Amino acid sequence: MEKYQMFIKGGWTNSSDYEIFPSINPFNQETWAEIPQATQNDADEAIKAARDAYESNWGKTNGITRANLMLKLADLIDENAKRMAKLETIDNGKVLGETKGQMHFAARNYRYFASFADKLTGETVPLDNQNMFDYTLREPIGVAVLISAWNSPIQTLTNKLAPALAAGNTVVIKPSEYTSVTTLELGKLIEQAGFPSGVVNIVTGDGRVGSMLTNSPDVNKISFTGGPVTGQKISETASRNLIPCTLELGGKSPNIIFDDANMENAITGAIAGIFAASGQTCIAGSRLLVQKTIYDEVISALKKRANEIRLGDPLDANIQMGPVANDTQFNKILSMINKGVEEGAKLIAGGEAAEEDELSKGYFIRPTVLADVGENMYIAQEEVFGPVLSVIPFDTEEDAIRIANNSKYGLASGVWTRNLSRAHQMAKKINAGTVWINTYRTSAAQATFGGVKNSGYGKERGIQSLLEYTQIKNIMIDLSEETRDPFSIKV
Ligand code: TXE
Repeated sequence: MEKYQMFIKGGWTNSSDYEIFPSINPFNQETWAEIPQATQNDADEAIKAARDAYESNWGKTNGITRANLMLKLADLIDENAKRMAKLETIDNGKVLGETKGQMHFAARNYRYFASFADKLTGETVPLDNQNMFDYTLREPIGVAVLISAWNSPIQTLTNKLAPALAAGNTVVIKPSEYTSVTTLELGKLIEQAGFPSGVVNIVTGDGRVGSMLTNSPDVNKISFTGGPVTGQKISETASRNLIPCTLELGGKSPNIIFDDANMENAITGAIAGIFAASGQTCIAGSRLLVQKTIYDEVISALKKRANEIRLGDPLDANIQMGPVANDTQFNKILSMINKGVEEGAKLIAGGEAAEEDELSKGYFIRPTVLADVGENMYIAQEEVFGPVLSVIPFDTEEDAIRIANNSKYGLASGVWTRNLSRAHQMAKKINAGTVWINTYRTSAAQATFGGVKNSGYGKERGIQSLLEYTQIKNIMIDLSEETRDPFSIKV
C-alpha cells in the first residue's frame, strides 16, 4: 500500500486530523494507495502559503527565473514519464500508451509556457494629449486555485499550472479524489526542480476540500475541470467573490462524416474519438453524424472495428481499452446505454459490461455503438463520458450543421470531407471551441482549447490561456508639470 502526503509550504504533511481515503485501481477494485483528506485548516494553510510566496518572492521573480524552473520541471517529467504513466494507469485505468504520451505532452506544455515567462510585456499607449504618457503592465493575478479531474489528471492540471506559473502566480492544487497520486508525484518533481516554498501547494480530498479552497476570500482566480453541476457551483462562488474563473466542463461533441471523406481515415477518427481512453474525455466525439448515402457502409465498419478492440489490463502494451475509472461511472454508463435502447436506438456493438474471467474484477464496458439515434434523444443530448457512440444519420450540409449545433454543449467537433470549401463553411458554422478537419482528438500546446455554451468558458493551452492568468494595469503620467484646474478633466 502506497501512503501519500500533501504538499504544503514546501513540506510533506498528513491531514491535520489524520483522516485518509483510499485510491482504488479500477482494473481490479483493489485499494492501492492512501490519500489524506484535507481539513479546513489544511486548506487555509495552503492558501496562506501560496499568498506568502506570492507576496514575498514569486510574484516579483523575473521571467527567466521562472522559465528555468519550468524547464527543469519539464526535464524531470520526461525522465520520470514511464514511472508516472504507470502510476496514472493504475489509478484511472487508461492504457499505458496514452498515459505515457500525456506525460511527455505535459513536459512539452511546461516548455511552451516557459518560453513566454520573460515575454509578458505591456504596451505604450499613445494619447491625444502629447504631454501625457500612458503605458500598461501585464501582471500576474495572485493566488490561483486549480481543481482537476480524474480522466487525465496530469494533463488537465498542466493546462492550468503551466500558464499560471509562467505568468508569476502561485497556486493551490486539488486533484480529483479518484486520482490524486500522480499530482502528488508531480509535487515531488516540483520540489526537486527547486521551486520556492509555497509557490505550488497540493491538498487532497473530495469536493468538500475543493469547496473550502474556492470559497476562500484570499483567492484571486479559479480554474476548474470537471462536470457541469460542480462547474455551476464554482462559477457562483467566483461571482460572489468577484474573481475570474475558467471552466472546462465536457461536451457532447459532433464528429461529422460526409460521403466525400477519406473513409478509412474517417472511421479511424470516429473510433479514436469515442473509444480512446474508454470514451472518458471531455472532447469525445460521442455523436457521430453520418451522411445517409454512406450510412450502411459506416455502420458495418463501426461494428467490425468496435468488436475488434482489445480490452484488458491497461498496463499491457497490447491492450487498446482499459476499464472505466470508477464504479459511479461504470453504473452511470450502463444505465445510459439502457436508456438509449429503450428510447429506440439500435444496438450495433457492445451495450454491456465485459465479464470474461480476466476482466470480471474491473469496471469494463464493451465498446458500444448505438445506431439510428434521434438527435433529440437523451443519449444524443447528455454526456455519457464512456465508450458509447451515438450514430445519427443526416441528409445535407445544412442538416449536419443544425444537428451538430442542437446541443447544450459546445466543446469540440470534427468534420471529415475532401471538399475544401465545405470544410471551411462547416468550421465557421459549428458552434464549438474546437473544429477538427480530417483529424480528431489531436492537441498541441500552442492550440487554444476551451468550450462555449455549457462546456464552460475561458481558454486552456495557447497564448490565450497564458493571458487569462494575467491582468493589465494602466499607468498614466503627466509630463507637463502644469498645475491643473481641479474641476476640469484633463484629456
Ligand atoms: O466531476 P466533479 P465527477 C463529467 C462527466 C462525469 C461528470 C461527473 O460527465 O460523469 O462530470 O464527474 C471537485 N467545489 N466530467 O463527479 O464532481 C472534485 O473533487 C469545488 C467531465 O468526477 O465535477 C474533483 O476534483 N470542487 C470532465 C473535480 O471537482 C469540487 C472531467 C471534478 O469533480 C466540488 C470529469 C465543489 N463543490 C468529469 N465538488 C471534463 N471536463 O473533462 C467536486 N469538486
